[in-house]
Amino acid sequence: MRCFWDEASRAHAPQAEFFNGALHPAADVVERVDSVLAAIDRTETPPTKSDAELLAAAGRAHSAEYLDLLRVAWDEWQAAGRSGDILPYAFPIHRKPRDLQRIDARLGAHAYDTCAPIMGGTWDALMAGTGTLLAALDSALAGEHSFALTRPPGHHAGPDYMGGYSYLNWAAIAALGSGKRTAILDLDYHHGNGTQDIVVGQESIRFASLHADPATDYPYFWGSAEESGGNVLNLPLPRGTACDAYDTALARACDWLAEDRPELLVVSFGADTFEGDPISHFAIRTGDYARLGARAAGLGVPTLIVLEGGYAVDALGHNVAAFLSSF
Ligand code: SP5
Ligand code: ZN
Repeated sequence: MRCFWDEASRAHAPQAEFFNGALHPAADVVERVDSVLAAIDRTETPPTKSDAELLAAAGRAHSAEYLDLLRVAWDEWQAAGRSGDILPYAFPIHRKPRDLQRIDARLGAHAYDTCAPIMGGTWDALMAGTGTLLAALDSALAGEHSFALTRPPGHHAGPDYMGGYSYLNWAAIAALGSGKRTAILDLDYHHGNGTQDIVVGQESIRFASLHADPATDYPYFWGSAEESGGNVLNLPLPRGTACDAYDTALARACDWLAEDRPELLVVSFGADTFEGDPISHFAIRTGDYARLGARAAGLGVPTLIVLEGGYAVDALGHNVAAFLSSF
């Protein structure tokens, strides 16, 4: 297992997110990275890549207009006289956005919630994350299992939208850039709505997600069992789900992914399924992650693991290390 990480990803350091009628301290804190680094094998710094190369990779999953907004948002925010982290507050819902002159309108047109703040360091961190991802992808394409310590997370980011602490969709960028038949297995507590929206209908990609039932949990508007078919399999699970029931669903997901004889497995690994997670409601224990990792590793193909959620900071590293230990 090779592990990749770029210190430049620390530049994204959100202060707060808005939900339940109030600003809350951000859950995706930079300290999550330190917890993981302390628990895993030594990491490699990805080789430097040109901006053009990084943008081209991100552009496989995201629209040029959306990427441009991410790149310029901070400058435009400051030009508008604002201070503090960027958050959108008005959303077009079913209206078709047009003639968007104000930064607030452009933000709202490319976001679905108020949980993805942007700050001065966000764009550089996202480009560093893309480089980290591409290095790990290269390693997996050469036949070696690899882990990309990606932060911020990615699986809620869609073709042209951010949300849920996510801006660039690591799993989708890897799958679309791999040139291989790819299975994406999303094991974060929350449904991988962005990944689904990007890869749905893609001939060479299957997407399976285990997650909390959207009837009770974020992101609410995606991820029901009925929203399966074609290259998408959604397996929602009730709050309180522990390892046995989770592993049963995971076996089903792996069998379905195996049917397509994938040449590459991309795991969107979120440790917010952990029993002690502060914003989630499953009951997976640290030791369980090795068993779940072994189930996924049973697919028997080179695997790229990217980090999604997991907010119990002290336990995060142990949970990630336990999962990785099975590969
Ligand atoms: C990548 C990832 O895990 N994103 C998750 C984003 C979830 N944000 C939702 C915020 C609302 C959660 N409500 C928590 C109630 C805590 N008591
Ligand atoms: Zn999550």
